[in-house]
Amino acid sequence: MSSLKSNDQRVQLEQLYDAMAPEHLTPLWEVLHALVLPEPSSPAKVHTWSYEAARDFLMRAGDLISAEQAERRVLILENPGLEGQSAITPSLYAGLQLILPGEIAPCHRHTQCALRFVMEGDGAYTTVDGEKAIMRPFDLVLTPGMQWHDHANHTAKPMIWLDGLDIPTVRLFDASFAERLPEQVHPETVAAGDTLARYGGNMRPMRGSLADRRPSHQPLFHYPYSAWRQNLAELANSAEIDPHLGHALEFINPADGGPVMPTIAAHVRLLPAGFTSAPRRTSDGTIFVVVEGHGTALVAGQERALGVRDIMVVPSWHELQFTAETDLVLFAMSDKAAQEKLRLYREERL
Ligand code: GTQ
Repeated sequence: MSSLKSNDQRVQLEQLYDAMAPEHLTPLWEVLHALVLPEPSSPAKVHTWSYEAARDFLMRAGDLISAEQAERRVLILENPGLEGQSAITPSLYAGLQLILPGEIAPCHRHTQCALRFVMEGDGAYTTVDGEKAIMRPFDLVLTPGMQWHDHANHTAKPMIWLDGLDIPTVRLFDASFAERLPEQVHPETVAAGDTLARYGGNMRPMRGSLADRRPSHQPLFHYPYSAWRQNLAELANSAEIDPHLGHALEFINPADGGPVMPTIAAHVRLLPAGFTSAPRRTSDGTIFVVVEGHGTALVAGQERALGVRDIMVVPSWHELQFTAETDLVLFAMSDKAAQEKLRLYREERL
C-alpha cells in the first residue's frame, strides 16, 4: 500500500490522534522511522573541552562552595546536544571534580559505577570500602557500584580528576539506589595498596580463604599510571602498530578478563609522532583525555586541536582519525562494556 496519504485521510487521522491522546495512545506509523534507525544517529554532538578553561571555572566554584557542602564539587561536562540531561553521551556522565587541601567529600555508595581519571594533583585519595587509593596523575581509580567511597585531600595542592559514571544508564533502567554513611569518612579497614598486592598481579588470595576479602566480581579498583604507561611503552617498542588504533591497551577486571566495570570500558593508546590513524567508527560514544603530547582529531570532516588534559567526546558512529604531532597518549572511556553484554556493539574499520 502506498504510504502517501490523501488530504481526507490526513484530516481523519489527525482527528483520531486528538481523540485518543487523552487515553495516552499514539500512532507508531508516525514515528517508526525515527525509532528504528538503519544506523546510529546520535543526538549527542562532538565536543572538546579545554582543560585550562574548565579548570578556571572549577577553581572559582572552589571559592564559593566546599566539597563537604556540595557533597561532590563537580562541574558536569554536558554534551551540547543533550542539554539539561547531565550527560556527555546518551549513556554516560562525566565531570571534573575538585578537592582542595584539607577537604573531604563525604562517604556514600550508590548503584551507579564510577571511575576517576586523575588530571592534576598528587597524593589525595579515594577510599573504597575503607581502603585508600592514593591518587597520582593519570591513575585510574574505580568505585564500582555499591562500594562505599569518600574522597579526601591532605596534601598542599588542589586535586582534580575526571569522573565517569553510568548515571544516564542507571536512569534508563530506573535502578538508582544511594545511601550516605552516618560518618563523614569510612573507617580504614586495611592499609593502602593492600588490594593491589592481593589482586593486582594476576594472582588472588585462595578462594574461600580469610585473605580473599574483596567482592569476587570486582576485586581491583586502582590502575596506577606508573604501571599502565610502562606497559604501553613496552607494547609500542615490541608490537606492530595497529593502523586504526595506534598502540592500545584495555584496562580489564581480573575477575573475568572483561572491561573494568559492567557498564564502562576504558583503554589507553599511544600514537607515535607523525602517525595518522586510519578512519574507524564504533557504536560506543567515547570520551577521550589527552595524557601526553598534542595532535589533532578529524571527526565528521572537522579537525580539532588536542592539547594535554583536553577532553573530547565523540558520539556513536562518527568516523574518527587521530594525527599525532608529538607522541600522543590518550585515555578513553565508553559504554562498550554494556553494549557488548547487550550484543549491541559494532565497529567499522574504514
Ligand atoms: O564521587 O561519588 O561526579 O556520586 C557524580 C556523582 C561524582 C562521586 C560525580 C557522584 C560522584
